[in-house]
Amino acid sequence: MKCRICDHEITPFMSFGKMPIANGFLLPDQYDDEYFFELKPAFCEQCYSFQIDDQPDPELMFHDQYAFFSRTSKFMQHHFSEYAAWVCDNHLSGNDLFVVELGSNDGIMLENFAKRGIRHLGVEPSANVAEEARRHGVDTIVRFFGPETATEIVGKHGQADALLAANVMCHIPDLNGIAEGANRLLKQDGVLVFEDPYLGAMIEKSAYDQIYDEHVFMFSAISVANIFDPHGFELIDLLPQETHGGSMRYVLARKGVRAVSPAVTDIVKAEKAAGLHLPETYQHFRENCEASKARLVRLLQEEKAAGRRVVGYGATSKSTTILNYCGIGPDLIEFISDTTPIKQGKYTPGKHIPVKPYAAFAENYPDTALLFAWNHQKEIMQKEGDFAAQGGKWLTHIGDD
Ligand code: DWN
Repeated sequence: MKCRICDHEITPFMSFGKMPIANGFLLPDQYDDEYFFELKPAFCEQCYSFQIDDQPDPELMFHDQYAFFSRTSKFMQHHFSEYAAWVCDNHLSGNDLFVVELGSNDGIMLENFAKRGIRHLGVEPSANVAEEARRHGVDTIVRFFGPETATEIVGKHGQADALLAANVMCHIPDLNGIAEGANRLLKQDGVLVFEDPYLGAMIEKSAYDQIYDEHVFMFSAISVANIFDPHGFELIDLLPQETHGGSMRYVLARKGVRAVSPAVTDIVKAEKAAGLHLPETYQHFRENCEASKARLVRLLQEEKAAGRRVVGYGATSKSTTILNYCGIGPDLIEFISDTTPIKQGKYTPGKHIPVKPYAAFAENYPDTALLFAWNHQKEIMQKEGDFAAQGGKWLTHIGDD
């Protein structure tokens, strides 16, 4: 395969096997038509981008039945209000500001700009979540962002002071097109700010469930700098984030226009110390994934042999990789509870475990809950004290017990 960024010849370093669409929750009459592809991550030794080989067509993943609504987490609502305040305080000044967000989902971030009276526009390809954003007062167009969309926006609204994204950039195969769009859209001193799950955190925790169809890239600071450099942008700041099990906020501006924070040098140095630029790191990661799979399957089989009920908590996109890679189905997990109405009453992609409303968990506590939404652990533990108090046990795929 060719690197999606620099065209260098690259080879996947492992395969997670056949995978369905991560958010493709479905009904039994759809099983026969279920789409599968092979999930194979690869690392480019030239531009240091971590990416997947085959990615399903965007229309198969992002459509008017898209199952992920950002608002389901109170913690994330708070996070986005802080993210917006941070952008305003650090990177926006002057009058008649205009901010664009790509992949704006249900408007969870842009509503904070709307409330401040700042001109804004969300660009979101999934019509159902875009509609939810509009209900929250967020101006949204249903589109994929790219050079043409950027030209259209500039024609209608003028150039933007900031182009923002959160948990979106790593979903986009054509990042050169995004950079070109950013060049057209942004004012000369405009900023591109985005955050995504961080490659360094994934490697450290062996959190391989971050790899699925939607996440075509997992970024490091080193790779982000290399991706945007040919388009005239440089990294001017980096801020590690707790969200999604460890994320990074990247701030880019046109070269030489804004001051560069010392955090950029510090974090790039730390990435080199962790070997994120070295192919052997990914061989080691592969071994850790295999060990993690063996451990989880063993633990679930032990629970079953002991006659203990196991239920999943949070039908995350990430859980699709775990369940299909490890071969875990309804024989080992009775059901998965989830607060998202569109997932409830359906079955998980590939392994067809029933997804039930949250009430099903609390009504009849299992012996063990496998926490697929481990990235929301803090929030979930705060509200689920009763489960542990009456003897319930939490399990995650991350760990070595
Ligand atoms: O990048 C992406 C991230 C940001 O969101 C997307 N590709 C899709 C999605 O990934 P995910 O599905 O792995 O995200 P979450 O946030 O880990 O999903 C949490 C799931 O758990 C949701 O379906 C809601 C559910 N949930 C729950 O049932 N009870 C969540 C919380 C906090 C809860 O208390």
